[in-house]
Parts: sequence; structure tokens; C-alpha cells
Amino acid sequence: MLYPIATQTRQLIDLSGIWQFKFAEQDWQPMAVPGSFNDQLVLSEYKNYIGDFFYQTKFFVTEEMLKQRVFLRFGSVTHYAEVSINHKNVGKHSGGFTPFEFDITDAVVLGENIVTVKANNILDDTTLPVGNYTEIEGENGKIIKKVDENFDFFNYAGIHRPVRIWTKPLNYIDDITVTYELKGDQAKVNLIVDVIGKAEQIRISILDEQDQVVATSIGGKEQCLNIENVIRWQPMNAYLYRAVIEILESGKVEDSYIEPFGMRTVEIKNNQFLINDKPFYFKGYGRHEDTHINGRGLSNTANVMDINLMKWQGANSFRTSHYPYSEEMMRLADREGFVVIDETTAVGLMNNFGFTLQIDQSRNTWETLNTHEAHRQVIRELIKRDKNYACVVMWSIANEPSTAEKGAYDYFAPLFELARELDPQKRPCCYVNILLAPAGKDEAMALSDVICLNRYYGWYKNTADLVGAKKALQEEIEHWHRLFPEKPIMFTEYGADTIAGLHDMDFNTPFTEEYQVEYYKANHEVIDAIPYFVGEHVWNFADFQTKYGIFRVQGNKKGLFTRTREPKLAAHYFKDRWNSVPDFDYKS
Ligand code: BDP
Repeated sequence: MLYPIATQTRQLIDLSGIWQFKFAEQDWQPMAVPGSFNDQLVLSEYKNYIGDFFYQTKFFVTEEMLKQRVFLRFGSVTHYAEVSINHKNVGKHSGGFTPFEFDITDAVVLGENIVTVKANNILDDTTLPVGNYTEIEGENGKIIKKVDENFDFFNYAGIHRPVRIWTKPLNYIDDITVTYELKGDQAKVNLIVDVIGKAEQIRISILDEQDQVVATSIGGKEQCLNIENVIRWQPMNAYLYRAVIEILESGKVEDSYIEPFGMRTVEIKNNQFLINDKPFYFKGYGRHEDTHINGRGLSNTANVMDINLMKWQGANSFRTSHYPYSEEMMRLADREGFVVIDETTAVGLMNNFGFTLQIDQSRNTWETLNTHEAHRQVIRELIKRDKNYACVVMWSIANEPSTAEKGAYDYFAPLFELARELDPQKRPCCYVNILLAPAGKDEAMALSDVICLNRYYGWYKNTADLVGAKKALQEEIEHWHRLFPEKPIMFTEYGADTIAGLHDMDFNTPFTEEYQVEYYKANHEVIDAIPYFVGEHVWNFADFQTKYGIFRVQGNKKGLFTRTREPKLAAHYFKDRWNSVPDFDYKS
């Protein structure tokens, strides 16, 4: 799916700003878009509201625009949206973290138009993420809806990403798929252009970063171009070419679009993760889209600052835990050279998981969840959106599903197959394994190309016992290696809750800044000595908001940075460590 940009044939109007907002049967009030409604409304009953809510704004359509097709495009609405133009329904979308657009040409009029979005934030056992949905009768017989998140982040909702009016010519480029074969510094680039309507001829020019044309061709919907002296996209040293695609009608440009793309190879071989044929070491984070006031709403300012903080630390990668991130962040990562593990919204696929670390055997997850359809949809939409990014090196099909329960393999096998079939670049696929499904108990790891571990030895297990933690970690990693000697292993999460400003003489005191550092040092003692251990993603880049519970102190405090991005001691520790751990060949 193409990212919305203006070109010589397309207009783009950003509808970001102050919209009108209301819950059912209330008066309209101002609401910033993009942004979560929750924290803008201040009061607890609004912040925690579950159910339908409405957004509305006006926009203008000019005569010029009516000569083309007019589209309305949402970066995301969390979690479900029905959209109308001038009170006429134009479409709906479920899934809160992927873009969608509607052709509204027939619904708009010259002059002023009204767009209304009826949305809701209900999550249940058919949606992703998974929530436990209940309705109770409140005062005056009023039904109160409740979602108990089956995951550890606040259920922020609203119009989270930009809304844009986008005009396209009558015959237009609908999608572009870039693949390539790299041999040394030569590339054969294959471009597939999906066109709606007709295209007499398609002209493709590839420009380098100096805007010099390095290849050009005219032909049909699939074309192959050769590039010499290729500069590869490298982690933390990105190089992006731009493909200028034009539909020509009697020599005249009818539509044009510009797609940036980098070229690199990804391969798993001898339990190493190779990027451009060299063993790569992941240094970075699980993150969240979570900032003060914005909630989960896009903040380009926060994203740019985070990118700079990550660079300051010497990180080279992150995972989009636990949902597809904004297209703006993906483009930034691609531009800046951050390596991304791109995750779906599949989180909470675990029935009756609480903080007890016990599974209730009475409700088999795979017999009681109905998420398969939503899961297929998000895989399709994620790959369609992100397929051309060089920064994406692996798809994460799910976070911490209940893979120790019978039925996990059968649930996941068709989903891995779907992802592998849809991805034109055939990247590796993984899922992220939970501590409750360790080596020997997990049933699905055969499907995953990399053994991605979320491990909390020294926190949820072996609390304040780092000697025991090291031993348990070592044993488990070795067990995995015996089961799958060809697969690389990495941490996709490890961490300890840390209250900024809390200190102790005794470094072994959980929740202190000292303990967070000790915890990480102990884990590193183990993994640094294991050649097939290929990366460390800490949990989490920054503190983030969660639902309430006695295990959370105004949110999850495992960040290296606070929610407002002040560094904890561990942030400095990692800065030193990562600036001395190379991106490539760390263990050889
Ligand atoms: C894992 C989850 C993550 C949590 C983290 C934690 O993947 O979402 O926030 O643990 O407990 O279970 O901090």
C-alpha cells in the first residue's frame, strides 16, 4: 500500500488539527487529531471509556480536485471505524494499527463536506490485540462496557495517525512492489506496478541519493532494471534509491509516484543472522508508541527524539512491539538505518494469563480464541504496507502466544505459510516466545526462523538472585540450541522494573536503578559467551502506560528512559556497552 505523498499528478491535504469529538449522546467537544482521546479528556471515566465514540470535521473540495478521484485515507483508527461523508456511509475498517482508504469521489460535493467517523475501542476474543470484554449494569440500568486488556499496555484509542485527502488521476498507480537480486555491486531490480484503470506505458527511473538517474526503462506493469555500482542499505548507514514511476498516455504523464527503497540481503545461515552476508548483532529495544498526552497518537517530534536517543546509545535496531508502528516511524527507521523486526497486533493470545505466571488449563487458548481471521487480515495488511522497506528484516507473527498449549502449532502453521507466501522479499519470520513456554514445553518453534526469547530470569523468576538467574538462563539457551542447532537465538525482551530516582547501597535491591544495571550485566555475562546468541533487545526503551494493577506503578517501569525520556543509570550503562559492541561480527 502506497504511503500518501503529493506528486505532480496528486494532491494531498492533511486533515490533522482540532476535530469535534463525542461519546454517544453527548455534546461535541474539541479533540486533537492525531492523538488518543484518553489523556486529552483528563477525567478517569473518559480516559477509561469503552464503547462507541465519534469524530467529525469539515473539509473543502475544489473544482480541480473533482477532475480526479478523491480518496480519504486514515493512517489508523483504533480499533474499529465506520466512516461517512456528508452522512453517507463510505466504508469501515477493523484493526487499530494499519492504514485504510476509501474512494469518496461519488460522496463529495464541490465546496464544504463533512466527514464523520464512528469508532469503538472494544477488544474481545475475536480481535487483535485480545481483550476480555464484559458488560455490566450500572446505575439507572445503564450498560457499562469493560475491556480487561489481555496485554500489558494501556488500551489507548482514537484517530491515532494522520487523516488525509488524497487525489489521484482516473488511471492511477495503486501499488508498487520492489524486489531485487544483488550480486556484489550489481543489482537487478524488479518492479511490479499495480494500476487501476489503464496504462498505455509505464516509465520507471531510478535515482540515487544525488538525484542522478542510474537506470531507466519504459514498458508494462512489470519491469526489470539493472543498476551498477550499487550502494547497499546498511544498518545505521542507510542508502535509499528512489523509483519514479509514471503512467504515460500518448507521451503525457498521467500519474506519477515516487517510492524510496534500499537494497540489502537478509539470510539465516549456521545459526547466524546475516545482513549483506555478514553476521549482524541486534542491539536495541522493544518499544511502544506511547508518549505523555499523545497517548498512542503519532508524535513526529517524539519519534525524531527517540531515534536520536537510540543513536546516542549505539543501538541499531528495534521491534515494533506489539503492533505495526506508524508509517512515519517506518520511513524514519528506513532513512536512518535502524533494523526493524516488524510485529503484527497479535498479542494476548493466552487465556487466563495474569501475573501469576501460571496457565489455567481449563480454558485451552487455541480452542477458545477466534482470532484467526483478524490474524490473517493483519498479516496481509502489514506486509502490503511494509514490504518495500529495507529496514524490515523479519516479520514477527505474534508476541508471547501460548505455545506450550496443545493446538499452538496448528494455529500458527497456516499463518507462517501466509506470511511467507505474501512477502515478495521472503524475509525470515518469527514469533516471540514467552517464559511459560520454555525449551522442551514450547510446541511451535519449528515454524520460527529465529528463536526470539522474552526472558525475565532475575526479575519475574529468580528475583534478586542473579546467580540463580544466570544458571537458569544458560541452561535454557543451551536446551534450545540442542533442539534447533541451526537457528540463531536472541532476546526480544529482558528487563526489570526500575523506578527512576530509587537508589540503594545494596545493588541487589529490585526496583532500584542499581539493580537494573546489575540485572543486565548478569544477563550479558551469559549471552556474551554464546556464539549463536545474535542479539539483545531490552524491555523497554522507555517507561509506558499500562492498565492498573498491583504490579504496575503508574505504568510499566522497565524503560531505560522514563516516559519523558530522562535516562536511568542503565541508559548510560547501555550507551557504553553498545558503543563498543560492533554491528557486525561481534562474536566471531
Ligand atoms: C512481556 C510482554 C510485555 C510486557 C513485559 C513485562 O511481552 O508486553 O510489558 O513482559 O512484563 O510479557 O514487562
